Amino acid sequence: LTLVGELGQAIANGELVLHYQPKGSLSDGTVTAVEALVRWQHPKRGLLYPDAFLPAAEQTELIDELTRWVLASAGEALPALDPTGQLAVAINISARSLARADFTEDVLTVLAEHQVDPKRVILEITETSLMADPRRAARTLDELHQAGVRISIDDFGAGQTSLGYLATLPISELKIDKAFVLAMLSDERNAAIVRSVIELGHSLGFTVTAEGVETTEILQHLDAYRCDTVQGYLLARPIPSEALAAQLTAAV
Ligand code: G
Ligand code: G
Ligand code: MN
Ligand code: NA
Repeated sequence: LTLVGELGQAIANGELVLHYQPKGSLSDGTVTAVEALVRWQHPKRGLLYPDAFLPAAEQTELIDELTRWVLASAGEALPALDPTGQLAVAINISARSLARADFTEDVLTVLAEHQVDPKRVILEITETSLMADPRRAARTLDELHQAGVRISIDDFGAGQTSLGYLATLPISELKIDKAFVLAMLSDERNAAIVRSVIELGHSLGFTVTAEGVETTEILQHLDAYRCDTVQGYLLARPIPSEALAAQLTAAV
């Protein structure tokens, strides 16, 4: 049996786990959201990261089951992560799931089943996923936005979205691809891209998040560039919900 062949059973057996990585506000240091990142606690192979099983899952309908599982689990974890009710949870959405005709209905049904307020949910969607069928994607994002779900464009700068198209979407956040952030101090062209994306995002009314923030020096530059939020190993690695809940409580 291939790894992906085992995945359906693994979901049913409760072998998937979510780790969470916070996004912190540069203006006041608060954690505004946590991103859920899926892992597979495989009984024989140990902890598997998404690269090991997501690309194969994305070729099949298993990805839709996985997406529903992630939404449900993150929704269930939210109250413990966030006693104050301010925190949002960010979920990564694969192109194949976004393309489904009943994607919005699926998302809203799972959230309702787990009593999750759609306003506390951010869906992270890559430019590539949007461009597979831009008109359908725009319709889906409008429906989700009307239900209160926030939309974030993930890995921004790495894809090929037209800016005219982007400006028509109900987007809350742009996440600058970590490749630009990681290389920002060693290559001025990357710093120029980071500054430009921040300015573009702000001009269009979006919040801008830099991911892949690993050093205080990069953090200080992003602050000077007026970036809104940061995510990366400097703040925290993706960790299990119990560990994150303890950190968030300690930080209050
Ligand atoms: O988790 P890692 O830290 O290794 O993430 C690797 C990649 O897997 C990232 O591109 C991330 O967006 C993606 N990823 C992580 N969790 C999920 C998930 O639950 N669903 C989807 N579709 N992608 C995910
Ligand atoms: O594609 P997406 O942005 O959803 O995936 C996030 C990926 O980035 C995950 O694999 C996560 O573990 C990783 N990541 C998070 N913070 C950092 C960081 O500071 N540096 C690097 N190199 N990777 C990071
Ligand atoms: Mn992401
Ligand atoms: Na990303």
